[in-house]
Amino acid sequence: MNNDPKTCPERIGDGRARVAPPNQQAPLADISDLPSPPERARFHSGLSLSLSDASAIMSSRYCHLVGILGSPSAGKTAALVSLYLLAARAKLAGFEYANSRSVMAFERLARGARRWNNGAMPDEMTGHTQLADTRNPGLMHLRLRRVVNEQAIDLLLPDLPGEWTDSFIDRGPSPRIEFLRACDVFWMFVDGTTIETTKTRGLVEHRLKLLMDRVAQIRAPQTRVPVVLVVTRRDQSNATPAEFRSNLEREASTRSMVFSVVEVASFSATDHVAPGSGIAELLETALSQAPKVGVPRLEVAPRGRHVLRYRSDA
Ligand SMILES: Nc1nc2c(ncn2[C@@H]2O[C@H](COP(=O)(O)OP(=O)(O)OP(=O)(O)O)[C@@H](O)[C@H]2O)c(=O)[nH]1
Ligand SMILES: [Mg+2]
Repeated sequence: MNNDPKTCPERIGDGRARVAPPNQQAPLADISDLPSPPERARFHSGLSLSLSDASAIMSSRYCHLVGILGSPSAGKTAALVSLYLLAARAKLAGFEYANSRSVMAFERLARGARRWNNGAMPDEMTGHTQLADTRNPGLMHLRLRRVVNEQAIDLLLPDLPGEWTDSFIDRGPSPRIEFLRACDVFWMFVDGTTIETTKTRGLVEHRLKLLMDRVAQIRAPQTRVPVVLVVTRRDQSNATPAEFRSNLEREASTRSMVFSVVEVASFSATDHVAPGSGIAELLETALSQAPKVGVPRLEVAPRGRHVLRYRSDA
């Protein structure tokens, strides 16, 4: 206390930072050896998942990764919203909602579906899908529980813009759709109103055959690829024409595909078709077709590169 303040070794009042003489500085090797602070598990943001997030979930439990394809406005996003809303309101026959790691993303998509004008359905229930990162897909996660046996089912559902399907058909596989190789079932969406007349049906059929070729191209030869043709807007269209259905069935069998057709009305403004009709059937069909073994597992290596490994844990 009685010492001269100028002699205090901690004194910094002269405006100069106190720097230890070189011989007293901690060696750099010691500093780099300091242990890093413990990583704690974080709550998920609830937004759509990246491939790395999906891969982490898939490494701990069996997940059904669904390849969702279809041109712009085919009704892909609407079907995902409908599935989520049915599950969330306990109206998905045979299934119960258990959890979702992308609940905020689902809620954001479903916002449009809740905005009705005096009981009238809005023209656009879901907007055109635009991705924050145009090179990486956003995936939705949904965990359901089967009512009969309480079995938990994890679904990973990519919400892709229709342009991805168009460019897959026209230009072939690209790195951004690499993850489709790991899908255990494909849903190919078609707008039901476009297959009502022969005028537009021919083109739709032609594009679907090309899409089947592309899917067959990215899958290992000799594997039976499950494909569900999802015909949307059942509330605004008639039943799928038998000839269209049988033509595609034939095409699918020549490509070793397990093929089925499900008609859905994700939304409905009419009384004769209930909103969400066909969605539970779509889920049942997809789950019954999905193989339990032999599907490549999605793994994301450091630096975001994707590695496909064959799944043996199911
Ligand atoms: N009435 C009725 N309208 C539907 C149905 N499915 C989709 N729609 C309407 O069609 C619009 C476009 O559907 P989306 O699901 O957004 O189409 P998408 O395939 O996701 O299109 P992109 O994101 O552009 O690739 C929706 O906003 C709905 O208004 C349906 O089953 N019934
Ligand atoms: Mg969409």
